[in-house]
Amino acid sequence: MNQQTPEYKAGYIALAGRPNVGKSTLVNTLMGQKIAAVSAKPQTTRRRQLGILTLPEAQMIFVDAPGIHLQHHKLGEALNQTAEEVISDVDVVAWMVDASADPSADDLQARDLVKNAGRRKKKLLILNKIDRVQKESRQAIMEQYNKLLPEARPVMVSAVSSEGIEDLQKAIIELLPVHPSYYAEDEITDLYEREIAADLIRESALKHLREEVPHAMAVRIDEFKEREDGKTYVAATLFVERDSQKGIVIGQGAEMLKRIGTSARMEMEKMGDRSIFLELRVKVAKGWRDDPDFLRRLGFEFKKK
Ligand SMILES: Nc1nc2c(ncn2[C@@H]2O[C@H](COP(=O)(O)OP(=O)(O)OP(=O)(O)O)[C@@H](O)[C@H]2O)c(=O)[nH]1
Ligand SMILES: [Mg+2]
Repeated sequence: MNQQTPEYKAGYIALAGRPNVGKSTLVNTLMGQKIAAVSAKPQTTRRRQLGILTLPEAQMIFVDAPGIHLQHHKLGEALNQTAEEVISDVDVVAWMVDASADPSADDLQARDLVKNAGRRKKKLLILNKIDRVQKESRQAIMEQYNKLLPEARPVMVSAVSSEGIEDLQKAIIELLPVHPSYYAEDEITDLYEREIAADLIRESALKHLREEVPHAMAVRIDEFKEREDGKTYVAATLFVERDSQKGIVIGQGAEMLKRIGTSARMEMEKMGDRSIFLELRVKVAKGWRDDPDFLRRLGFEFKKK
């Protein structure tokens, strides 16, 4: 641990926003390394994940959560619930939006959660994807969003080009309470390797498959072990909802499954700096997105209402 001054700051920052605004990408950019799965399709993140960034003057603990949205499944309900719980436990709540898009119903739902987080919580408005917005339009867009949450301090960033990231860090540090660090310097996330592996397999499936199939998919890691040859052996099951989806995921001559496996394995090797042997299976679990018991077995803390 570094010597911490009495003014050292530390705290939790929740990123709340509708799916696909770039929350996980922003956490990766703030961290300076990939810790979270990202994809071009909404509802990539399915569980809470911490990104712990330790600087000489402050420790920022980013809480990446599933995107908040109007739900259609019990899974959606569990995702929203996770996002809500995240907000209640933090020091700073950020409403994150896509500056290149108009506010949608899902954006407003996220805004309401942030608004209702209580007056005592510090609030930020993060306008992401400004690389897609012309400079002349930025101020007006910022004002349009800020009107929807006037108590929040607005910051414009691009998680992809890193524009505005330093200003965002400064704004966050200002809002953090004086507090000793919560985590050791070398800790960067709270997820276990096997959970990250499951996310990377889903990320790969999201990249390779059409929209509706990966959303109907859950990944379970069955084995994760170091072998004597130095490779890490990972076996996972991809659950889908229908036989037809199983066929799509496997593909002709198992081509699709191979493609999903290869890119997931490469991401896993990059992140963990080790050699991986990855084996994937596909199974049908009918209607799992609406099955609370299945969701619980996958680790969703799903509450009965
Ligand atoms: N142009 C541009 N694209 C971005 C930026 N940040 C994120 N993206 C893209 O937006 C898409 C969604 O990013 P994610 O980080 O997965 O979004 P998320 O908010 O975590 O989404 P969920 O996990 O589904 O809630 C990806 O294709 C990213 O590459 C940005 O600053 N500029
Ligand atoms: Mg995400």
